[in-house]
Amino acid sequence: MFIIAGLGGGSGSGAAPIVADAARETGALTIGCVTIPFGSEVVRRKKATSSIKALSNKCDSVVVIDNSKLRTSSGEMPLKEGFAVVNALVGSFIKNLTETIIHPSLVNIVYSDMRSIMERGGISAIGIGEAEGEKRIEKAVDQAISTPLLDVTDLSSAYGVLIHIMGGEDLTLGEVAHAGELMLEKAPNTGRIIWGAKVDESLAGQVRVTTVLTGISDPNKLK
Ligand SMILES: Nc1nc2c(ncn2[C@@H]2O[C@H](COP(=O)(O)OP(=O)(O)OP(=O)(O)O)[C@@H](O)[C@H]2O)c(=O)[nH]1
Ligand SMILES: [Mg+2]
Repeated sequence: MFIIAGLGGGSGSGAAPIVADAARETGALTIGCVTIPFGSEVVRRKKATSSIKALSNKCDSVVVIDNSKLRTSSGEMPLKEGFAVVNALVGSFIKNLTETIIHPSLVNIVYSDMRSIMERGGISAIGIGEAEGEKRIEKAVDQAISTPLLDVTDLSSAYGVLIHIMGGEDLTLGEVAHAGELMLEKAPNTGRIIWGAKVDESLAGQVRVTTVLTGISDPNKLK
């Protein structure tokens, strides 16, 4: 069960933990995907932080996207377009992940593996990278773990890592395996790395890497 909300207001911040509680009671793997408002919106930010604390007690993993980071990654983009970038990111993350589990893919993700990474994974971060040409896998992995939407400086303490690789018909199994090896180098202390890959004809020549790092911060330390 994915629970998606823009935190900081009344409805989403209040309802998300309650929905999560109900979902978890059914035994479903419960994953929150939430945004937190700009740092300058102090009151909203506080509301969002307390909602994340409540959510992290109710969800298995909470993927947090900081809107303040959006400003640096999307530059001068109007707010509405900036939101659209995050909406697309969250949408494609969920779609790709579920499709790689449900439909035959180049490399499938087994649900139980995903569960072992996301179950009680705590606060998680998501990153996305795209590249083409020479060393495209290296570039895309680097970008995915240094993208500004992912505010993590120390990957060594990550609890689990999930990588999803997408590319055109030219995507090779060797490249997919290489992405996994690179991730293992970057997050050496996690014993839990899983990856999946999917071919998307529209991506000829390009690769897109999405990463989820779970257990990257303590909810009580959020500001
Ligand atoms: N990514 C993304 N974030 C959004 C979008 N709309 C709103 N937000 C963010 O979500 C926060 C909360 O939105 P609100 O409309 O205030 O929240 P609400 O949950 O509807 O609560 P109330 O309107 O107070 O009932 C905003 O401050 C924005 O940071 C969107 O379309 N995409
Ligand atoms: Mg609203």
